[in-house]
Amino acid sequence: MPEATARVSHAEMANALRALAMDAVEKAKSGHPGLPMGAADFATVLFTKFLKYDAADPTWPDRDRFVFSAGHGSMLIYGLLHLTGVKGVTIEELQRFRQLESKTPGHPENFMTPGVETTTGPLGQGLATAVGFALAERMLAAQFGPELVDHHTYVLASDGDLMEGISQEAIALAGHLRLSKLIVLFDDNGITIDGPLSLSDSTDQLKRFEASGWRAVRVDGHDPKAVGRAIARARKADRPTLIACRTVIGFGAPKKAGTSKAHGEPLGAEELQAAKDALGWTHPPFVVPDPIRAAWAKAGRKGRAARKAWAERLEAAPAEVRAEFERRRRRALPAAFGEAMTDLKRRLVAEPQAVATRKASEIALEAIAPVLPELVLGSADLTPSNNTRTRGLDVIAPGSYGGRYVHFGIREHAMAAAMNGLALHGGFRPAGGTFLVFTDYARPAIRIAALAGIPVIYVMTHDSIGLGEDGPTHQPVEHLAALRAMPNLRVFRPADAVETAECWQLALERTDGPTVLALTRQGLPALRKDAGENRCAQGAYEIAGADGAKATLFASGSEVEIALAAKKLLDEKGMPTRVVSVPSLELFLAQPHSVRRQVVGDAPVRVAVEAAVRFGWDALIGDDGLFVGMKGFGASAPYKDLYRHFGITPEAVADRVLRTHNL
Ligand SMILES: Cc1ncc(C[n+]2csc(CCOP(=O)(O)OP(=O)(O)O)c2C)c(N)n1
Repeated sequence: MPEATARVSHAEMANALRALAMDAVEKAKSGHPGLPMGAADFATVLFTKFLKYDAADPTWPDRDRFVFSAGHGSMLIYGLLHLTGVKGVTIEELQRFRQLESKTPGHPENFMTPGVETTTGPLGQGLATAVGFALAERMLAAQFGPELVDHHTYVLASDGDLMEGISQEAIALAGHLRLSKLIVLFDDNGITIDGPLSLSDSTDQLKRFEASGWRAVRVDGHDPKAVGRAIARARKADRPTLIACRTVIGFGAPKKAGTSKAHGEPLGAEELQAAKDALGWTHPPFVVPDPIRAAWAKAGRKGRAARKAWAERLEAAPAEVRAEFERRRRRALPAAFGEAMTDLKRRLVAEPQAVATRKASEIALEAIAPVLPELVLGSADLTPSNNTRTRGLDVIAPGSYGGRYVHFGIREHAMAAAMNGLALHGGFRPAGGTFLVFTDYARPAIRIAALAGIPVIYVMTHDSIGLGEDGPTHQPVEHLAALRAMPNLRVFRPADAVETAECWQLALERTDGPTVLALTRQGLPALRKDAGENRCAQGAYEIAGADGAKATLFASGSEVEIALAAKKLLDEKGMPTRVVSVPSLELFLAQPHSVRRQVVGDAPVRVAVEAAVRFGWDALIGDDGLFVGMKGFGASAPYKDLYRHFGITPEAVADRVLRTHNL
């Protein structure tokens, strides 16, 4: 085994990681010791020999990315961050593993722990997110050149990561795009929770990756030389590489090693001591001797010279290049963005566009894309339906990364995860499309974006029964409610072209979380006549007033038109009615009470109109409010027939109001 320093061996360094993991899991009385113990050897090789990394600044832009996909083995990454010297990841924090607000939560969270690139835990998610990181690196390098952007993306993945369906979407995309700087270290231990992998899987992973355009090799994951050779070759490959590192889960534990018993529970005092004896680790819990610490600290400084050289290159770059690089890193919008939005809204008022909001979104993007070079657009094979590809946007292709449009293929889940990676890498604001109903196919990645506060944008068209003939499999009914229920996810359902522009602006101005734009397939009238303030910003506003209103109709998206027509009928019948457009129900419900009271008003009858289920609307209309919308799934028919069939019409709304009022 190669000597890590004159006095400290590779084995001692790897054993330090093992010991910390065993001790922390034991102290927490919960956690996963098996993976850190098994993967410690190849992780040590990566960090000591290859990773371009400086623990003094774990966020410098041109660092290699290390994505810890098998999040349950989190003690391994905490050990690595601690031993290499990342500020804040102290031994006390390791002793508080899995405790409230510690920097060492059960699964890695990038917003809790410096040095953690992305939140992982749901298996497969990190691997797919890493594809976004690797793609971002290529794209940013194409825009800023290799002097400023030239790094690798490494992933630590487990059997579970590779079994999840999202892994196939992700590796197919990475293989197709020839993301050769993506290197996956697979902790190939053949054990999962239920027992041996053979209980449920007989896939030849190497062949699977090869079939998707990867290089794939298998090595002894406990042989540092073999691992080192494999990584060195992978770095020269013209394709992404899978390195299956054969390991023993719980390496060193005499009774539990190689069994699922090592996976997810403390070893227990006796087995822990026996493991330490077997490994020759004689130090008390949480104690790492100084020479071993020093060797790890040295590994933590390995990338310092590279970081400094990079900083000098940035310093030497032309001022405007530097400013642009920094602006994009800060996620600050350029001044031209605000101007473009003001112009766009003025234009939309001067020349009203009666179009589907998916078309309005395209119009907005035509104005935004030229002034926002960080905007990356794409679709999961619904480009002509989502209207996400604007003029002049080149397509990202294998070996050609200068464009800004990604054909993600029919891979909603990997698209959403890759969008997370593109955004987390820095330098990009991704927006990807599919049908709203297929947010279900992307939901776990959407949830990571919401949890980790990643500012990605989902362009979700065909947002109701208004999509018509494709029928109930394609017609979302519960999706708006389900998405609104997710903390920190903002859902917008604009009613016309002006609202669509406003919602795009709000989505892009947001830097602390994701946004869904729910857009129609069917054409809608131009409703808004004002181009001034962004009225969608408070989630809801009065779009049509009435003196002495007896009823208020709340509606979103395509149903605002219906509410306005119902108001006309009701006004004529002597029932003054106002209409409130609700582009974002949850944003509105988060407004101060005074704002809500003013917008909600005091008309005695409250009605919500939305071609979706009622769930969630009671917070606005009360449980005695009227709801005109959907109760079950949709049906297949031309959309106007569907609206009539399900009773979502101006006449039906007016009728319900009059009947209630006359009670
Ligand atoms: C999407 C998802 N499903 C289920 C789990 C629960 N879970 C955690 S680890 C694991 C599998 C463990 O097997 P492996 O990935 O090989 O990890 P190892 O046993 O080697 O630590 C499962 C099912 C999860 N984290 N994510």
